[in-house]
Amino acid sequence: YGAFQWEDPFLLEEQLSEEERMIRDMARDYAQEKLLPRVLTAYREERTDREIFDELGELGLLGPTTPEEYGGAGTSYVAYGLVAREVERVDSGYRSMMSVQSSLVMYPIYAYGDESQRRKYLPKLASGEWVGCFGLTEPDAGSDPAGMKTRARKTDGGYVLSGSKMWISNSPIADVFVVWAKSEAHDDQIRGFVLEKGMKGLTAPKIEGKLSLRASVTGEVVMDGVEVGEEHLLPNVAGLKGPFGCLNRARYGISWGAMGAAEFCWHAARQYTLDRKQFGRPLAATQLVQKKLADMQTEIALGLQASLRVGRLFDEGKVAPEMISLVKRNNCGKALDVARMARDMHGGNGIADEFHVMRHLANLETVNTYEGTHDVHALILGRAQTGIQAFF
Ligand code: TGC
Ligand code: FAD
Repeated sequence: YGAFQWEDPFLLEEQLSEEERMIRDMARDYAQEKLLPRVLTAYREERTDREIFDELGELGLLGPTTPEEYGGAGTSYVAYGLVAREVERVDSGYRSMMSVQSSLVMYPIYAYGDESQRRKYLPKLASGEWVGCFGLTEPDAGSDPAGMKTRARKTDGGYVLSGSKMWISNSPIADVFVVWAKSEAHDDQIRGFVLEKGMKGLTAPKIEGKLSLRASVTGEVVMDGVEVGEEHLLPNVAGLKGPFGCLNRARYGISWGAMGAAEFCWHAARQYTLDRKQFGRPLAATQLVQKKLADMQTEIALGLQASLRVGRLFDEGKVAPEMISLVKRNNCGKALDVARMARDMHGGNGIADEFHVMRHLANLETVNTYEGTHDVHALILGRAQTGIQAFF
């Protein structure tokens, strides 16, 4: 028999290439040395540190799968997932900043943009000089983005965009806005546009009072007749498959990230219950606590293994969107369960921010909701196996 490693039950480590381990180690060192020390203040004060984008950019962690000629690092999807796991081990909001920039802004410009759009935007987004955001959700269109009201009207030299987007990560500090609108000139099909900070009629007010994801700024995107030239249309995609192509990548990254947050909570609960004595013995000596630790270990080991498999299929060009729904849904839901258990196992200390578990729990409520809610992904999987769509 081989030896059992409690923290890596299925020897995930052995399944990674040397290059993947190197990128993972770099991301882990950065997250532990630079992100962890600032997260408590950032969360308390609901403050987003803009310079995090520059730091991530310097390490090649923004848009890491983007080819090197556009400023990316050309890494595998498995490596991208490993980075998300390390960043979210510290805070889901930091992972959110990274994944929006990478999967929701750089990816569509790369995949759907023309050469001049790629050259104009990607290097500056990769370095962190520019911050990007992605506007799909609207006040009246969340799970059902096809119901969006934002419109692009054709003019002589381009388009005029009108409408508003809601719950948009990074928008108050964004320089580049990838927004999706129904275009009258294209039979009302959904098309992507790249807007820039400072355009007349474009504003991005911050949403105040979030009790979750407080280290990542969220806002609206208000377009009050924003006039743009033809060169701001993403030419190479039409329809919902445009935004969904981006979401596939971000959802996949989230499946790894949520497991990173869960691992933090599991390890913290294990150490806390080993150290804390009640009734004359460590809490970890009780059957109830050991059962909870076993549940955490099991769900995390299975979740990571599933994400790794989906990542390998991504890299082989064999991934299907439903596979991504399965791991996004499972891993977010299971991470929430783990964080709740960990919070409970810390007793009263569990509500104090310095123990971190309550922050992870609050963050994971958002992670379970954005990029397709837990139940919406169930409906996607239900449709795939019955052939019956049950959204309405
Ligand atoms: P449906 O009829 O299913 O599809 C319409 C068209 O889209 C295509 N498609 C996909 N293409 C690629 N990948 C996917 N995953 C795709 N899913 C669908 C489909 O083939 C079809 O193409 P065509 O050519 O035939 O027109 O569309 P529906 O309107 O019935 O959709 C239903 C539903 C519920 C599946 C979908 O709308 C959905 O997933 N809703 C959830 C919305 C969502 O995820 N929003 C995320 C907003 S962004 C965000 O949250 C960022 S947070 C990031 C952070 O801070 O980290
Ligand atoms: P709704 O769609 O109104 O759903 C409410 C509830 O109803 C949910 O429980 C849902 O599961 C359920 N429900 C919906 N439809 C059905 C159905 N057919 N059957 C059964 N139950 C159903 N969006 C972006 O575009 N860009 C971003 O950068 C971004 N960042 C975000 C950051 C944060 C902090 C948050 C909270 C959200 C962000 N979002 C972003 C928006 C996010 O994607 C949406 O909140 C999410 O898609 C859900 O939409 P909704 O909030 O309108 O909820």
